[in-house]
Amino acid sequence: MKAGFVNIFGKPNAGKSTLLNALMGEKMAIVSHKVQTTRHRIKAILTEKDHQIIFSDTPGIIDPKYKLHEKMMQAVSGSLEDADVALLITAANEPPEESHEIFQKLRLKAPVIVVLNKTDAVKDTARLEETKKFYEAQPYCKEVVLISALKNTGTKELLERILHYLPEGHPFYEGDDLSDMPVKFFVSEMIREKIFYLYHDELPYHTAVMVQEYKEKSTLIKIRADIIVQRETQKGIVLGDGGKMIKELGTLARKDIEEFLGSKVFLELYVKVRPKWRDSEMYLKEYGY
Ligand SMILES: Nc1nc2c(ncn2[C@@H]2O[C@H](COP(=O)(O)OP(=O)(O)O)[C@@H](O)[C@H]2O)c(=O)[nH]1
Ligand SMILES: [Mg+2]
Repeated sequence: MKAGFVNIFGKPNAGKSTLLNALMGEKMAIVSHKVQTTRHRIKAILTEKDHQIIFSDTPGIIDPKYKLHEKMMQAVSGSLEDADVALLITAANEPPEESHEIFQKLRLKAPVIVVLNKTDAVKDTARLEETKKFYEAQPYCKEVVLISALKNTGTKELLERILHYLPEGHPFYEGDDLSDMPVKFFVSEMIREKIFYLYHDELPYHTAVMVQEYKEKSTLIKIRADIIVQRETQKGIVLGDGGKMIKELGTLARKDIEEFLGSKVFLELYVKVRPKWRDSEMYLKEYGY
């Protein structure tokens, strides 16, 4: 039996969350084309007959600009320490210098697989080969695997290479749980994903979601969630004309939550203004950061 922690690192937008979902065959982490969507370390547990892998998706590595950012980078540091295997993921269609600089600084003790993602978006195969060689020559890199997380190609081979480096050991988690995070967390994440999808510019970055009530009734699950924004004007934007936007948000989020929970859901959303919540230790704690 092999068991261990496999942690995913990389710049914002490299495809960390998409890869986690592809490896799990299940939507665990929210994905968007905007950077800094992932704020927590999300653990996903893959249990098979002869192995258990605990994957961690992490926020992209950035320079902290406000307290929420600091918390996000703490989530990254935690994962640096307990990794048995580290996946350093980067977009294959970008020049390697910037990611290389980050990877070099991580000083990981665990074996490192460099994952060249988004190969579906690369036309120039000669350049792809060059990028692969570039990483293979780095002292921190054990090997390079080419994938497309989006198209789910190369992920099987990646899993085989992970198992090659994974230590022998007993499972860390019993049963068939897919994560150590509570259901409420996934519900709030699904609402947050739709906020990233529906609203523009800075708004999603000023927003948190808190599930305040979660009740299983006989025919459905009743969920009440607060959407936290920093300013009155943002509340107006979230609501939209005559509540049009929040209604759309509720509909989109409810569909995903129903699929995730396998149950009918009644979803109530409220907007609350909490000035400067991203810099308040108290609010950050309350919102689970
Ligand atoms: N073309 C292409 N796009 C991808 C691939 N993997 C992820 N993406 C896109 O890249 C963006 C960022 O993905 P996400 O997983 O949220 O990145 P993260 O910030 O590293 O977690 C999203 O728009 C994804 O759809 C891939 O293999 N190919
Ligand atoms: Mg992510």
